[in-house]
Amino acid sequence: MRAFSGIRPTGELHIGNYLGAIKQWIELQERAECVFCIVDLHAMTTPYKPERLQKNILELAATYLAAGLNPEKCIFFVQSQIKEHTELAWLLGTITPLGELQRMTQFKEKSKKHPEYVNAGLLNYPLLMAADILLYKTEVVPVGMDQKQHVELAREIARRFNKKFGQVFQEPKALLPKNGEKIMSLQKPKKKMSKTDDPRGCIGLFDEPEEIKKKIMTAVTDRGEIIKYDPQKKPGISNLLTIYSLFSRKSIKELERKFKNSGYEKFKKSSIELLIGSLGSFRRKRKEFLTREVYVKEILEQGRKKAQIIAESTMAEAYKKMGLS
Ligand code: AQP
Repeated sequence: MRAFSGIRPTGELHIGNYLGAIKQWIELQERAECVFCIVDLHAMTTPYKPERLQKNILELAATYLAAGLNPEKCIFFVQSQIKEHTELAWLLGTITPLGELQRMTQFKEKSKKHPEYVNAGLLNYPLLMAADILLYKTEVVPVGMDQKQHVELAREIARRFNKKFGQVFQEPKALLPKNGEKIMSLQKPKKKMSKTDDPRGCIGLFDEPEEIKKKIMTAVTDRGEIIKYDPQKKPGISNLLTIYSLFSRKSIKELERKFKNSGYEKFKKSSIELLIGSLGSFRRKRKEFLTREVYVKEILEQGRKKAQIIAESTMAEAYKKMGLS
């Protein structure tokens, strides 16, 4: 089984990125052929600073390593270093109706968030993502809930291509975690946690203990005192329960029992302790990888070479089927 996924180098990762995507990647690398990417071309579709981009890429590579990606067990590389991604995106664009891109939720939301930056790249984002996925004949795409719609579009594009030109691509499926497919903002618990939103709503994977403490203590909750999972009536507490459950590997039912008579303050204090303990080793490992730039670059180069072989071969097939060579 081949798996592919990627993350945009747009800033420090948060626990949503970890619980929604990377945690699944770590498990998958043990049983699937995994290709993981730093999707720098996607990062350019929303406002970004060119002078920061290379630094963000290296930091994300160090983050992948610190989180547990093992370059012996998976391939990881930088998207822009393999030109076949953009080439295939162009081909796929020629068989994708404009309306399918315009109805994508992410396009609508990001256009609203950055009205001064509604570029064609943002509209075409799902085409590039489909190319990323299909180039490696991917079967499963481990992602959080927000990316499910894009994976479904990639599946539809693969089906359409195969039907029109002949079999080249696998039809990929999104792989969502059982829990944690949508971790919510601590400040607006009905919105997803996001790197580029209010930083107080977002726990970074590398936040210092003091920051974690402050963010959890000020996390928005309802006015009650009962620790109960009810995302409709108690979105804040339910989100904290989900996070607690995933880091402690205890079920939500078990936690509801454990904190039955505790009240919010005690529950929050216990969450802080758990998170500080769980994230400490990420912080230490990433610091170490950041001092080993040559090593990290070498891993990316090795990954690029391996990915290039697969990408070239698929691209040649796609060109041929479309009458281009
Ligand atoms: N809140 C979340 N809960 C669960 N999974 C999430 N993911 C993102 N937010 C959550 C998953 O993380 C992976 C990488 O996301 P990305 O950086 O490529 O893009 P994104 O979805 O745009 O992430 P952010 O954090 O919201 O970044 P910005 O602010 O830059 O847009 C994906 O698998 C995603 O599903």
